[in-house]
Amino acid sequence: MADTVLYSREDALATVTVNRPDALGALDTATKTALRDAVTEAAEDPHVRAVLLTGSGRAFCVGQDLREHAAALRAGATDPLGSTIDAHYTPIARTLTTMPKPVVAAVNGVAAGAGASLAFACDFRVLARSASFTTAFTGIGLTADSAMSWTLPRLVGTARATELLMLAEPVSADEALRIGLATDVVDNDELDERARALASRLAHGPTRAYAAVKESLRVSAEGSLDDTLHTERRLQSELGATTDHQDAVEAFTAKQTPEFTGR
Ligand code: T3D
Repeated sequence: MADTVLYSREDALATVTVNRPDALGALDTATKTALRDAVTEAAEDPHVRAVLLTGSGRAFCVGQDLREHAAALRAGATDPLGSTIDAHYTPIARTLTTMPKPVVAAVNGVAAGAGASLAFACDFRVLARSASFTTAFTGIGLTADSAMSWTLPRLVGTARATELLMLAEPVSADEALRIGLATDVVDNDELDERARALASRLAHGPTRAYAAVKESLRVSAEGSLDDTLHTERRLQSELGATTDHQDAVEAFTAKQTPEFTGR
């Protein structure tokens, strides 16, 4: 894995850090490949029950490395955008949105283009007060990728998503909180502790119930009322047989705090 992405696991919490501070976390090919591999590892490792995604330096991630992209265009590369979307952006966005465990973005600074898409694909966004979002795509004559056309309207509604995508104005942390793009905004020096506390709480929660919440919300976003009711019924039946559910019910009746193991 390239050192422009750091991966670590502490107990049940995996941390993925985009680590190109000198390039504001811009995604060149090595970084995109490493990021894809890191989120896949976090998704597939059964010991991992929650994931924290963050950046280093003054940016979370400013999306595609435009210097690398400009060089590819100058060299006459055939469909460089389609190729990297297939190889990198789509797998990363799909893994973040569908992995059966919660993902918390600790947004430490500016998140632009596909960098903002990454944050929107997470289940929670804790923002440093100095952080901001910029959709950025139309500023360089592109449309959204990395599932932003799917995540953004679900977070803020279609009218606001249209405005954010077409006008591509920066959204401050406070404004992000106001319009539903942020879970919380905290002082810069508290970001790591506060985002980690949330992720750690989730890592010790009922993992299979969280996975079911993600799945049924995804089905409800894409499907009909009937699809949603069938999915809820199937997931609830499966959860009824889990150790976490059975132990939690026993704990409730005994007036004790449940301890979830993720099984
Ligand atoms: O292959 C494909 O292209 C398909 C995939 C597309 C996915 C995408 O993500 S497309 C969107 C790409 N991202 C952008 O368009 C964002 C471009 N950057 C900006 O709009 C601004 O830089 C920011 C709003 C992010 C930050 O503004 P500010 O004022 O804080 O910083 P700055 O002065 O603009 O930038 C600082 C440096 O970072 C500067 O370099 P320099 O002059 O110090 O040598 C700037 O060029 C560089 N930088 C910023 N963003 C990128 C970048 N370098 C490469 N790629 C970037 N995306």
